[in-house]
Amino acid sequence: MAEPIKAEIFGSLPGGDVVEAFDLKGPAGLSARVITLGGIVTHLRAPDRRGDAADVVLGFNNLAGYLAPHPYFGAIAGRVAGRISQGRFQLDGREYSLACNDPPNHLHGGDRGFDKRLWNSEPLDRADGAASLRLSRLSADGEEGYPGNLRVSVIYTVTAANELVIETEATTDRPTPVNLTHHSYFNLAGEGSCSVESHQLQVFAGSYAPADAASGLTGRREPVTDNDLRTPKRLGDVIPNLRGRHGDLYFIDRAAPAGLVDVARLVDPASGRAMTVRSTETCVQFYTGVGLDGTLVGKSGRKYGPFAGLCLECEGFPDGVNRPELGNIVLRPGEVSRHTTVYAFSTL
Ligand code: FUC
Repeated sequence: MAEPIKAEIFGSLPGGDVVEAFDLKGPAGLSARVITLGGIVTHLRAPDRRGDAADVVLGFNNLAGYLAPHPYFGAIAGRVAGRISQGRFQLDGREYSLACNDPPNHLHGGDRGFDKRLWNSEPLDRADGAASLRLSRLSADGEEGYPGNLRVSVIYTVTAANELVIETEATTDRPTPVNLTHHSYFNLAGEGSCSVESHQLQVFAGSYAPADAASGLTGRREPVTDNDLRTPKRLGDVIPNLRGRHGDLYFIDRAAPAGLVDVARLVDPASGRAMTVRSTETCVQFYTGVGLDGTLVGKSGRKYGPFAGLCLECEGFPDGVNRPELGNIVLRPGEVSRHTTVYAFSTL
């Protein structure tokens, strides 16, 4: 039987609440550190082809870093991850308006989304001995303008196959849009070491959701063009051709409506680290990290500039409450929303 994972104190919030940290270690070399603020993965260490581990996610060493403004490093984004156009939606005849915290749109749940909340923690005792942590919280009716008391949980597990598995679950007492994602910035060469332009990325998607200059979703679904990543491409060659060098929201190719499918594969040829992303979700937001401007200093004391890390955010169609034809994200009482996303590490 594996040792149960233990809480350490990561820091205290200004109001006095304690933020805990948990280390999830796998027997094959992958290890994750998760904190109860925002469900943030602060560290994720993965071996390279020689067996040397590096921390492959951007982040900070201390709580102060996470309490200051930062672009959702490692967090769980919600209640609705991604952008709701103009911060407005109608549901069952009622009009709702949300914070337009990424003008003119609502982004990642608003001014104080799930990434800035303290979650309850419960280490899980799994039959296979894998290190596993359940985080949960009640997002009260009216929080950030959303209707309904939403009970939400996220289970992080590090497996013997060097996978970080993220399982989400949500229930509500009133109809509400729900769209959760995990927002790590990956750099398979090790955080702070170089730009991800040297990485190769493959995304298993033949169509995407065009966005306007402010990244608002236009409500269309179109075949991929310059952003076609169905065959692996070096990011340094691709990024200049992307809208605002930002990356797009892709509709994941899937033969059946449900089940885990391959979403993306990221490779760092130099270290030999590879990451395969699988998910039950319908979409993935590839974000290049273009907005990193060198003002944030990360764990190793180095500045995070443009493309210091990239995100592969598996999620539903963020504006699905306004455009159900592209993917409905409304959860109703009596239903359970369940999703799984897997970040699987290997070497070549
Ligand atoms: C991703 C991007 C957004 C934003 C945020 C910090 O979700 O899609 O544009 O920059 O991260």
